[in-house]
Amino acid sequence: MTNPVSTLEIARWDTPLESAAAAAATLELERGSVLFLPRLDFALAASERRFLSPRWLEGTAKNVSYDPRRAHIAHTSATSHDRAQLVEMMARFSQHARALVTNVCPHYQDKMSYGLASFRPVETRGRETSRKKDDTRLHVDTFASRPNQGLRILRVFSNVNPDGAPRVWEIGEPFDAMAQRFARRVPPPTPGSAWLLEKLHITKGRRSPYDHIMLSLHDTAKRDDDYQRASPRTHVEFPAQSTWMVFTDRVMHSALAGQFLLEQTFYLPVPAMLDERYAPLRILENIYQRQLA
Ligand SMILES: O=C(O)CCC(=O)C(=O)O
Ligand SMILES: [Fe+2]
Repeated sequence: MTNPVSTLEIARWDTPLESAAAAAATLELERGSVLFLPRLDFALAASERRFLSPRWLEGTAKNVSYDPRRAHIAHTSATSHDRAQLVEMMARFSQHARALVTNVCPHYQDKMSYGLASFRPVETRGRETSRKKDDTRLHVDTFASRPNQGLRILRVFSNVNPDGAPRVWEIGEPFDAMAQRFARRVPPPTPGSAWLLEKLHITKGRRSPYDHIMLSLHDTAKRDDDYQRASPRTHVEFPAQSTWMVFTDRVMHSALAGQFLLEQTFYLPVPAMLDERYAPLRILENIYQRQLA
């Protein structure tokens, strides 16, 4: 398998790339590489180090989430001054992530939009969940309650582990191979179900055929023990104080180990890509020979 990771030696969040380098990096991302930025550190202030603990989670939550559009934080136990400081830290990460994507992918600038950010203070290894929710199993990202009609999911991750522990991932086979393998196992949606899910507010908006297929690919791959054991993959370690970017709706990935991660999600319309042929929407439309969103 070709190397799924492509490395870029930038050390600042806010420096634009030369336009040829930016186009090359953007195309690498679109073709399914993880763009690894080993020298790009999201530095925490001394006063922010105390947030590196699961105790700031609320109840059984696994992540603190932050919505940069509303400056709203959720799933945290932090109150008053702590809460304001945690918001500040996450808002700064969101802004840095946006500056980074704008500099590496200037072509996307006016077309991409913010999704949620998350802070993940729980050790990933050995965390108990159902197979469907288990991100230590290879999958592509798709959000069951947020249908997106083919919008690309581009995510920026920073490992902020203070003890030098890497974030350990596996990168799976190319999207096309995975989709060909599982396409026959995608059941047709139950008639009326997309309407009903929206009506009952289980989904935010209407689930398109694209969303249905992506969810089914996600669940089918995760439930398939043979696939999880034996499919091709590359082991990747993202060191502490490094950053990486990846279209997680295209790149099969799993997170095996690591603690203390910041993540920001962006959405990008398919026509804003340099080459739409690499969009899961277009690949699936080719396989199914019909329009899916
Ligand atoms: O927590 C991680 O390292 C990544 C988990 C994952 O699969 C994701 O965020 O999409
Ligand atoms: Fe994922």
